Amino acid sequence: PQLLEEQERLIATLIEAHRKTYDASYSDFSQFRPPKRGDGSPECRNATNPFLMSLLNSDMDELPKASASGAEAAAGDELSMLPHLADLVSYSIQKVIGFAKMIPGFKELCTEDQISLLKASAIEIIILRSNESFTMEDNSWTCGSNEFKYQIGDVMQAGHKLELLEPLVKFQVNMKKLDLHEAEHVLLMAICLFSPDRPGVQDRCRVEEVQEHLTETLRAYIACRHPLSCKHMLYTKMVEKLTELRSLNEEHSKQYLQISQDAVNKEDLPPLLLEVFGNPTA
Ligand code: DZW
Repeated sequence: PQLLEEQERLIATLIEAHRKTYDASYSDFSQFRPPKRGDGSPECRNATNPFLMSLLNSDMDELPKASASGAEAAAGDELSMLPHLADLVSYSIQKVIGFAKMIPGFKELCTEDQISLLKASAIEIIILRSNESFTMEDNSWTCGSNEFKYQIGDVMQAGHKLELLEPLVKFQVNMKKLDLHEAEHVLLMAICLFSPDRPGVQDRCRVEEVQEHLTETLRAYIACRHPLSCKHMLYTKMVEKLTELRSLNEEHSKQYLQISQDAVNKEDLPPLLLEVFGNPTA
């Protein structure tokens, strides 16, 4: 197969849409509520028994007042990265929406279907787009300075657990190894968005039509643009990634529900996040 002029235009449109909505200088990150990382102090490492800690470390033999020492600071440190992560994800959702609106066929769907597709795929597209900042050098998402270099421990300080984070990092590593062209990267995100089997989708046929057009374009692109030596099975491997994203999505939903229930400060979660991932108190 060879790339039709129309397929060339589609790819150019998607690349432009992505460039307009992904700022690789990450200069907006300083506007998020700042990251608060555990300082690695003894109080912090022993956050589970602050009273014992303070008795062992002082000559007093009385319990400190609950508010006086480690207790609150330690408890407050539990979700210390949540405000920063919540702002990053809320910001990213806005960018994903901007990207979606520039994909041919999206605006033609009814608003309800647009919402159903975005709600179901938002976290998957965020996982995919974040591969651009991920580096196998130290398995981190590096978004500029050290302040915005994120590792597994940072996401754990936002309340997430290894059941999500371990497969998430594996996914990032395997994605990096695919070494996708920008065209393939943006097509995969668009294909992910146009999944007809998401809950609530009315006009499944329209969504499927667009998705098939996107997958046909991806197959054609790989067939004629990807170097012979490494295109073997690339399309198949990319489709497998969509399956892995479903399971990451499912695990994220579970953990998000837990976090949103645990969050003491309800302001930690911006309104857009609550609308997209759900608001347990609503
Ligand atoms: C604490 C800060 C760590 C940030 C690490 C981000 C890595 C990443 O459940 C929620 C709504 C509270 C949080 C959902 C996120 C769960 C874990 C997760 C992290 C899932 C998917 C991706 C990530 C993404 C990194 C970036 C992006 C969000 C991109 O849009 C932009 C850039 O590549 C950084």
